[in-house]
Amino acid sequence: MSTSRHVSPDDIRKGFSKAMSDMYRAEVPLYGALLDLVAETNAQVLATDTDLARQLQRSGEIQRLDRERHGAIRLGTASELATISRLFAVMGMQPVGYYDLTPAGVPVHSTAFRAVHENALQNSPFRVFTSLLRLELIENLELRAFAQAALDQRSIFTPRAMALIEQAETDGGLDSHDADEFILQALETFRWHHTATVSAAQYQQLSDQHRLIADVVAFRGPHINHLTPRTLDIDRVQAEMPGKGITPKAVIEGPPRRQCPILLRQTSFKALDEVITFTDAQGRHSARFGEIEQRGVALTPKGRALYDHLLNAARDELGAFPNEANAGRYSELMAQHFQAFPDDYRSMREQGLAFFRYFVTDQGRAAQGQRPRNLDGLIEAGHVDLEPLVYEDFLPVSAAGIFQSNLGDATQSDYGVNANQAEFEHALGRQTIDELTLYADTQQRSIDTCLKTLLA
Ligand code: OOG
Ligand code: NI
Repeated sequence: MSTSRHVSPDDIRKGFSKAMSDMYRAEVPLYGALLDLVAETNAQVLATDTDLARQLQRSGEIQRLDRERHGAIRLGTASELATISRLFAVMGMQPVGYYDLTPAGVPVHSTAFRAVHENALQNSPFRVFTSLLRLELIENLELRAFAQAALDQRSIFTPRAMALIEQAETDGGLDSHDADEFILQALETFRWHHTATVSAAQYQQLSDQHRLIADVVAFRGPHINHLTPRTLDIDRVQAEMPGKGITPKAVIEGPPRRQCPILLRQTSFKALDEVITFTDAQGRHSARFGEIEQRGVALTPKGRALYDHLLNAARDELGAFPNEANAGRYSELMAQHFQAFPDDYRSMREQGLAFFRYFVTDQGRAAQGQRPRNLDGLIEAGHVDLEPLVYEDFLPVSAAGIFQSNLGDATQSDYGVNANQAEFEHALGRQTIDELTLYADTQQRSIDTCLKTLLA
């Protein structure tokens, strides 16, 4: 049973997120430069955009902004996925969403581990995009067997981390001493290894099949491959990156720039070219990169369908994958097509395109006597106001773009296989949570609170 001497999972996640960031900063100096640039830009935006500052104040996001990060790892086996799910659960993180990357030629499927309740997210929004290699997509059977054997031999969790996971499961939590140790032990799973577990020739074979396969199979663990801070103005950070010695990819993934940001916009910088040691020789590998993102309002199923439709229309008209050469044309087409997506929160709400959080206003609290009896009336009367509910998840097309830009000139072909959520969930040992239900629940809780406060 969970007792009061147990540290809250939210605090463990917060501590872990900080420890991970410190580790990555020490390992990848450009990440530190990026954090500084993002912090500087966010401070400038907040100083000039008072509406946005007020919005983030009211939603509470302002407090989480400077520690907000997501990372990504790639796992090799079902059992690694099942265990990482238990490890993340100790920190209050659950698998949300299912992403199939095979249409973009990346042989993985993925989920995002994150906190699910708005109060927990407020404490620490740390998320990890977690991919599982689909070994069945290696056509060469001998190579597949080799990869399987290499993965079966490794154990990516320290014995002490395993013991603490079990203890947390049995006791319902960890006390503060054990929580601190858990953070240190869990961190080991995500650490970079300069030594590969395979020979140079084996690495080459794996890499020839797909660079990502080598990245997963040739190492002792699933090194964290990026950590992404959240910026309030991605175009501004993108423009200033070269001045700090950071070269971003040509195209910002996701929706175009708007007055009222929707979903998620992301851009990354190229992976580091790192020296590694094979079992028989020296070599090089690139896996670790940097990324920034700007988050906007979460969309309802109807809003998401409109987003997907407009994105596909723009991409179809471009007639090629967005790249350096066609980046200007792509951004024109995106701007054109997205004119069909209303760019003010009122219209988005009226048309049922986005999720919101509702708040009782000072005026609402002060008002005496008769009140409107429903939400629309209360909003009309100024007793209730709304703020966009921030999108906490990822986008498969964007993720594919990020994967590809960091795998170099990886083939942009379709594997021609289907998404296999059932198989992913079988490996995970549980179902993934539908993110749309989470947004709807958060929205409803905020409505209930307003109605209870004002109409009770
Ligand atoms: C993950 C790429 C996806 C994002 O933010 O969409 C991602 C990876 O390269 O392992 O991180
Ligand atoms: Ni990312």
